[in-house]
Amino acid sequence: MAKTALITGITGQDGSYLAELLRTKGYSVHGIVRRASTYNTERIDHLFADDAVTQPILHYGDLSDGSGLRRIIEQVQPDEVYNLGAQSHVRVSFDQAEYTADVTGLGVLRLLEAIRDYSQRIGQPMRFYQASSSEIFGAAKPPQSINTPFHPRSPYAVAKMYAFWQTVNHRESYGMYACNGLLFNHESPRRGETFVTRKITRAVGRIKVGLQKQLLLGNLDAKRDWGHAQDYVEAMYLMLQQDAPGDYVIATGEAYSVREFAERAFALVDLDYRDFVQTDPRFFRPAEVDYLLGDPTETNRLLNWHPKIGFDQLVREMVEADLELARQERTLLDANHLVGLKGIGNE
Ligand code: NAP
Ligand code: F7E
Repeated sequence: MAKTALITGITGQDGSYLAELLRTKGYSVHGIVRRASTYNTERIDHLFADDAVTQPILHYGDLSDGSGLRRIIEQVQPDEVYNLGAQSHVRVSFDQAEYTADVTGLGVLRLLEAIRDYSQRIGQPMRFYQASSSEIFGAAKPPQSINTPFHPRSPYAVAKMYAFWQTVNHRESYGMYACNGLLFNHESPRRGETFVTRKITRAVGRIKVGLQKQLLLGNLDAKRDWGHAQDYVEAMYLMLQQDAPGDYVIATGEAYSVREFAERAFALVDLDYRDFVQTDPRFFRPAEVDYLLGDPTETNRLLNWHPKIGFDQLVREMVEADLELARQERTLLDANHLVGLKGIGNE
């Protein structure tokens, strides 16, 4: 029998790749979409172009709405629930701390409780994946492994830490198959445009075709362990296919600075980042996470998971996609359909 999966955050970067992956594995895929005044399904629209049988089934819902989540769980009766929904921007979490705690932290409890009650009543177990984050290691010394003590440095990270322990607690208290994936940064051409990698590759494309003159960034010395989202959703799937639940660090084991990312991205279109990148205090954070470098040794062994896409290929793929996007924007501009970059301005 085909399995049924429910994905919160299906419209996000990871949700879109995970929906693709589960479809190839024969799952019936359901997703929770929050209502917006504009369409927010751009990343998954292509999944509706094919055979109606394999199309995801979408449900309006929100992690702040516990009764709605319960109703969806009862309707869908999933075998696996992947909780990827979140207010996921670290810088924005300083401006919207309470909202982030509600959605990114308490939202997980709402979902876990809905699953617990339904599973107990019906006698049907459900497996649960929580999108935890390397951000909860925060100020801890690199490399960070599953045994590294947490030291969160933002409202986002504190909310994810709460969610981490709620997930562990449901596993230990009620015997639920609930896993935390502590994923280090992972990127792709579908990455939100206000995260630093995509902000850089968007700017590279736009500068190359003459649509933008400079790129304003914050801390260029921060280091991150950047992988590819397509590899990372594979790890999420694997976590829910084991004999027993657990918590896993997902990382490449290599870290680069924001400056190094910019240097490589600009070099791919024969430009020198130093001619275009400037720092602006608006993009610094009240507290910074200086250095995230994951130690995935244990995960490699337990899940037999190994990332296939390296740093150079990731940067190249993102630059090529954004150069093509910028060319299309240029064409629109030349035809008098001016397109501007969106965003509030401090992300
Ligand atoms: P993303 O692109 O920002 O997607 C977040 C998703 O959550 C979107 O579908 C968004 O809907 C949805 N969402 C936001 N608020 C919601 C709410 N109140 N109720 C229900 N859904 C809501 O994030 P991502 O990069 O795919 O990351 C997926 C998950 O992994 C997130 O939980 C993130 O915190 C976590 N994570 C990400 C990384 C990374 O490097 N990418 C690393 C570690 C952990 P809209 O499309 O309507 O905005
Ligand atoms: O910042 C620095 C910034 O916003 C990376 C989320 O997916 O990964 C992500 O969180 C670094 C930070 O990602 C700008 O200060 C410099 O040191 O791309 P980011 P993040 O904060 O690491 C974790 C694992 C998650 O869980 C989150 O959901 O880059 N930086 N200048 C900048 N960052 C941004 N956004 N914009 C700048 O102009």
